[in-house]
Amino acid sequence: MTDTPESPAGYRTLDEAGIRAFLASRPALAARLGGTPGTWRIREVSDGNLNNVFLVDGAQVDGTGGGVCFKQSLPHVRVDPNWKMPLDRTGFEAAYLHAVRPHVGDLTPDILHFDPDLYVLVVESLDRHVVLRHGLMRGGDWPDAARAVGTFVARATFPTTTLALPFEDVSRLLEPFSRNHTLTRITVDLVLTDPYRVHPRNHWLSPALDGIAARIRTDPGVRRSIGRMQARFLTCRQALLHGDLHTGSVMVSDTDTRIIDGEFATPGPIGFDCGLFVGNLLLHLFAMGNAAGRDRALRDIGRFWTAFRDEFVDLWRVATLRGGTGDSYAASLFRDDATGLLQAQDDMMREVEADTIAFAAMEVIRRIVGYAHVPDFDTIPDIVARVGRQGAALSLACDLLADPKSAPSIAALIDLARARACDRA
Ligand code: SR1
Ligand code: MG
Repeated sequence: MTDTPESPAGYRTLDEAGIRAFLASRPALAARLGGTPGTWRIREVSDGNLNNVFLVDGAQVDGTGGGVCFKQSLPHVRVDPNWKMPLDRTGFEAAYLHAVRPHVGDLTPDILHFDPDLYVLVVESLDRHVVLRHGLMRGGDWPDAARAVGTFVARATFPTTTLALPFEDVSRLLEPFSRNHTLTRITVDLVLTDPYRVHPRNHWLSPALDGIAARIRTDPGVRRSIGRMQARFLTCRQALLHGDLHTGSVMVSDTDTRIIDGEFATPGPIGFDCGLFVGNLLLHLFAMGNAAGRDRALRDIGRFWTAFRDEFVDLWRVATLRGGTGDSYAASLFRDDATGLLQAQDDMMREVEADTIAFAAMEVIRRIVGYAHVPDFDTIPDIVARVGRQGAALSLACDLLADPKSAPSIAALIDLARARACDRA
């Protein structure tokens, strides 16, 4: 175990021996792993920017169960030890899992344990799954994954809105997550602000992309949209969000899709979760060098959106017909007005769709000129090809923000993205 001077009393970052001792001293976890602690196999699989993550195989290493995933907050950003950070993020992830799992079932991993002193979260091991981003980069295809993510967003958000609950219950549910200041600050800075100002955290392929990076900072239409989306993110407390729903937060197997890493959970507009997922599919689309991969990315944007919209409006319809207690679009107004309900649903879905497209564009921009880039592009060895594809992605994102009418729907976005990506293939 390593002592960390900045850490609160009781906290230490656990190494392999520490993890083994931690698990051995928790009877339910030790029983799940089975056998003796000395036989447990521990391997680090940290992939995100923030935390240490390990998979632990127990006595049964044949995939029939028994493994756990061990995640611990570090007192700094994992990929930048000079960037100090409070530890509370695994606590927010545990709270998010508790809040959404009753509604989404096996679309998240099962939560097994949370330790508030060591900021350790233990969940079921997904050792038969791969990270969707990595799988897509290898040319894999998971035809149901995007649909599952869309269903997840609908099932995780709808029950936390005032469509489903009285406002007092929503307020109580969202309140703890509105204190997720550390990671919300990261989103506000890295996603919503930095790419639109000169900042030392920003970086891009210079000088090739200097021109488009300057347009992003200076275009009046872009500035107007960014201001609006900053306000949407910070003031539209529509639902409980996952908050970081990129393709690295999704794990897939041949038969199963799980959404992980809810540590950025926050109240916000539903289109933010949708937009981050769509934005990462756009990034993948532009990074791909072959037509089949591009077709799959476009197909998945459509499948995601259709699954989200269908599931969300169905949950809403059922709640209304049952005379639900939600305070907005109250059942008392719409239970006997099927046409009015359909119109109301259409109005709201158009609003979420517009948010989705704008946040998707912002995700594309921040992953190319901001602090945290994506391997989809970073692993393209030919710099000229990388510049061309990143430039095309940035140009699309910029146009979407400068003139939101250029893609008024997800269907229009798919058409536009197809044309732009194929142009630069
Ligand atoms: C310093 S954290 C950078 C990024 O990694 C996380 O996954 C979030 O996407 C965050 O913006
Ligand atoms: Mg993450």
